[in-house]
Formats: sequence, structure tokens, C-alpha cells
Amino acid sequence: MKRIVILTGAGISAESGLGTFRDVGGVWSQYDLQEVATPQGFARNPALVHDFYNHRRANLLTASPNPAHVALARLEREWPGRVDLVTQNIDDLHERAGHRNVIHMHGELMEAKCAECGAHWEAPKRMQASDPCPECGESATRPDVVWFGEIPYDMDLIESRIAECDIFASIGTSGQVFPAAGFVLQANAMGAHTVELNLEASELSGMFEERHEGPASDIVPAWVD
Ligand code: BJW
Repeated sequence: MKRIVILTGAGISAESGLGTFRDVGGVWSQYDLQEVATPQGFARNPALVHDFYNHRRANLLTASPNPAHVALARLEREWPGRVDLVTQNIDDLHERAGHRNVIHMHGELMEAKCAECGAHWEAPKRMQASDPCPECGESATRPDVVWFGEIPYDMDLIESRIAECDIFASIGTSGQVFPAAGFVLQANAMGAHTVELNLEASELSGMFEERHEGPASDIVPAWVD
């Protein structure tokens, strides 16, 4: 029974209206990542960082899964072997498409976290640093997302699943951010068949045995079929 690990990035949610990061007009052309996606930026100006994520949370509430999310949820339901979905995305569109097991290695936009005690809870529509933690009462509320310099979630689990997989598929990611950018190397080293599905060639295209170029909403359902 073949085991599949799928890694998704911002490109899979692009056609749902959520911006990617590094494409022309992407999030990092509008915001300075050092100010909004690092612990140092948060320490300097928590209100700016909360505004950034509050705005993205509001956008997410109006977005819907697209055919690529739906096709992966169908794959999880119908594939006779194991499917592990690892996403770098903080949106919940995989879950809303019906996907049951999603590993959010960069956290989740709809969750809040206490920077003091580490408690997690459901994010309010608008979050601010002065919101008290429901566990310890400290006013150190932050989005439950992984910024540059922080350690992504579930790395041991992800690495063990890649070590065991027969097929590794990367969808809609530019391959510029580690550790996710290194997963294809690990999959190749373990002898998995590696597949890239992306709008265009990425930094890592040369590492994949099979490649499909085009919008995710076309190429992902076709690949799943
Ligand atoms: C479509 C499409 C359509 C468009 N259809 N496709 C030097 C060397 C190596 C590493 C480092 C280094 N210097 C620093 C580091 C570490 C650093 C890093 O990688 N920096 C790089 C910039 C070099 N990484 C970290 O700090 C990470 N932590 C870490 O390494 O800890 C150490 C450690 C690791 C493991 C074990 C133990 C210790 C943390 C990284 C956190 C990233 N956080 C962000 C923001 C937070 C969440 C949020 O606000 O959303 O995560 S950054 C941002 O980039 C976000 C994304 O998840 C991530 C990846 O972006 P993604 O998804 O690839 O998007 P894009 O825009 O880049 O690409 C979109 C792609 O889609 C494009 O290719 C398009 O063509 C395509 N596309 N439309 C199909 N319709």
C-alpha cells in the first residue's frame, strides 16, 4: 500500500483569493517581513503585527476552498494507503474542503497563542496583544503562527512520515523557505518518487522526478485522478 506525503504552500490557496508571498504583488511586496513575520518585529510593534494578521483573518473568512483543496480531500478519503498532508499555509481551506488530517507546520491563522505560557485557543476575529490569556491571565496574546527564526511545528512527525513515504508531492510552494524546502531532498534520499505541481518552475524544480506546471485548480485534480 503506497504512502503519500503532500506538502502544500501558498500557491494552492491563490485561486481562493489568498495572496502568495513571493509572486509579483505578493504579501512580501506589500509588507516588510522583518516587521510582521519575526519575533523581533512583534516585540517592536505588536499592534502592526496584529493588524497584519487581523486583516488576513478577515480575508480568510470570505474565502472558500478551490478544486485543488477538494481533490486532495478526496485523495485522503479514497486512497487505499496513508496520506499525510503537511501544509505551510496558516489558512483552514484544506479542513473546510473536508480534509481530516492536516499538519500545519507554520501554525494556524484561526488560533491564538500565549507568548508567556504557550496556551492555545480559538482566535477572535480581531486579536490584540492586550487580550488576556484564558490560562495564565497574562496579556501576551499572539497569532499561533511560526515566524522566521522559530521552530516549525511537528518536525519529528513530518520527518518520520517523509522517511517512510513512497510518493512525495509538493504543491504551490516556491521552495525558498526552510525546513520545508529541504523535504524533497530527504524524500529523494529515501527513494520516494517525487512530484512537483506548481504554476511555474520553482527554486527546487530540478530535484523532482515528475513535474506538472499550471494553476493548482487544474493540475491537482488531474493528478489526483
Ligand atoms: C501557484 C499558483 C497557482 C502561485 N497554482 N501554484 C539560510 C539557509 C537556510 C535556512 C535559513 C537561512 N537563513 C534563515 C534560514 C531559516 C529560515 C528560512 O528558510 N529563511 C529563508 C528565507 C532562507 N527559516 C526559518 O526561520 C524557519 N524556522 C527554522 O528554520 O527553524 C530552525 C529549525 C527547523 C527545523 C528543525 C529545528 C530547527 C521558520 C520559517 C517560518 C516561515 N513563516 C512564514 C510566515 C508565517 C505564516 C504566515 O504569516 O502566513 O510562512 S514566511 C512565508 O513563507 C509563510 C509560508 O508558509 C512560507 C513559504 O511560502 P510559500 O508557501 O512557498 O509561498 P511563495 O509565495 O513563496 O510561493 C508560492 C508558489 O506558488 C510560487 O512558486 C508560485 O509560482 C506558486 N503559485 N499561484 C499553483 N494558482
